[in-house]
Amino acid sequence: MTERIEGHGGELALAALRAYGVREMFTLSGGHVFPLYDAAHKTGFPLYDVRHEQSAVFAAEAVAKLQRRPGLAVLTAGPGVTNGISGLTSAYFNASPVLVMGGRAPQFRWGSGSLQEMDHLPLVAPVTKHAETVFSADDIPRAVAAALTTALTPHRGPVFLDFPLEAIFSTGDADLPAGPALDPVEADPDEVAKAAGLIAGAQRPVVIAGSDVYAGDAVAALRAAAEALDVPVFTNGMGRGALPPEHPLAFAKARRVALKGADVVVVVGTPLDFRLSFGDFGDATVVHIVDAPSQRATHVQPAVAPAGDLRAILTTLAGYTGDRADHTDWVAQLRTAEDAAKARDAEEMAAETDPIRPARVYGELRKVLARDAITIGDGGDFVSYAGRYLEPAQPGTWLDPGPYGCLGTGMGYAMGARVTHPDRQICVLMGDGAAGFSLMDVESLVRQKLPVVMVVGNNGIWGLEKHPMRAMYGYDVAADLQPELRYDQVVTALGGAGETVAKAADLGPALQRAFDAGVPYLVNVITDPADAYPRSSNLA
Ligand SMILES: Cc1ncc(C[n+]2csc(CCOP(=O)(O)OP(=O)(O)O)c2C)c(N)n1
Ligand SMILES: [Mg+2]
Repeated sequence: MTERIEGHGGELALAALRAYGVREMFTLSGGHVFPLYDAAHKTGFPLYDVRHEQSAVFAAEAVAKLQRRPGLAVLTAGPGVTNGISGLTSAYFNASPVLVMGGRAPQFRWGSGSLQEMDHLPLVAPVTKHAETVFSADDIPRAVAAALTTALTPHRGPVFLDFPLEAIFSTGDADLPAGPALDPVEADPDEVAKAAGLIAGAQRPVVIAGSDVYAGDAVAALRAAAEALDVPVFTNGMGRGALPPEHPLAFAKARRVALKGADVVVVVGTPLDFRLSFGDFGDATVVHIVDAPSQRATHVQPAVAPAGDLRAILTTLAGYTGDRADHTDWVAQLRTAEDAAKARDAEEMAAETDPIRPARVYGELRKVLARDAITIGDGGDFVSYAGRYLEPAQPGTWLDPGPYGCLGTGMGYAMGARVTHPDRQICVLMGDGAAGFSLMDVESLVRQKLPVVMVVGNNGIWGLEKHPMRAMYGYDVAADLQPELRYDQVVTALGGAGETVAKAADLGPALQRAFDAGVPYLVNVITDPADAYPRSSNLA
């Protein structure tokens, strides 16, 4: 029998949110959303507050990405919502099931000029799967349930609801929603069979697996399919770590060799975008496996593009019983390239240079990071190096901003990661430029006892912009920051701790102190401003 719920708008919303597995809210205060706080306060529902709304939405996104359940940010009307738009857009690009709940000026006097009276919907509609104003308290549980069902349905993504003041403050009653009931979308079996035949028959196949494989809980199925068909696997985004680095089919560095030599490229759970040369793999046959028909590329024509539940598709591939070519030599060829690239990387990660080069930072970090540590990248070149030198050992341990490439995710993602994994190492890798977007939220982390480690690659420049601008124009502007600025003192002033490191030999002990500190701790590493990430030759 359906349970009836009653209360004010905030209480009705929270009951529905709980039914959908939401376990905390991230917010920055505003009167328009007080009833949601009241509901949380009265029922012991965890509430984390921040110093800039972008951090609330990024925190909600980190929860959504890591835990594969909805993340919630509550933002006050007007500027609260507009400050959250970059976060919403990132979630949209990343297919993260984030719900942003906004306050809204009262409806009964709409047009009279209430404080922060604006219609948010036209602003958020292009970057959400669903955006709706809920005009009565009674209607809130239904709206929450509908929005979260949409957010959780592949292809996943953010949703937005706002509540006019009188709707959220008044009382009402409704049926308690039952919680998520999603029907998996079944791919066309003929297309899956065609994909299986192409992969099995290929002489030199390659799989590239991305975030939707993790989001769709299809990591084990990916591994089974790769093993059954003996196909080397590369990963990006949340797909990283899907196969542990020591797995014989796990590759990271031999991508260039692989894509140059492949006769079939299978891209699973990630778009054919700029990260994958827009799906142009020369003469190779392309198989694109996506979690919803909407994700099929329109700018290129893969040979086949099965669309549906990724776990089901990959499980079918794993069970393929037809003829298959032998890939032993191909896998061995890639392993040789991979090992050679790894040996080069190992040298760079151990290099004793003055000033320190980013590679050494990661060499030292790898010695102190646990296998289940969460690493978060927020920056330019310094984060490109992180992607190259860090090898996530488990899925769901690497958070990058994704294809929207928004700087400023750092402290929000860190908060969401810490809330998700209270006992793990959380390590944010930040450029000094990126640090400026969110470092004030260290205050939120300190105050709410959410310790994380920050490692800043402090080159004194917006490196990823300065070097290209110089290369293009012979000069650069708007690309310098204060050299050797003491970002560690900023963190200390906010109640955390930290230190500056300028010598490679001091890195290891500093990182150890950071992870032992038990408070937000920033290791400010002075790095070589002349060092530019080698974009054209970053992969073997
Ligand atoms: C919100 C936002 N603003 C601007 C950019 C453009 N941008 C990309 S990388 C970058 C430089 C980052 O500098 P830093 O964080 O210091 O890292 P570095 O490249 O120096 O290692 C900039 C400005 C962006 N991606 N996002
Ligand atoms: Mg920099």
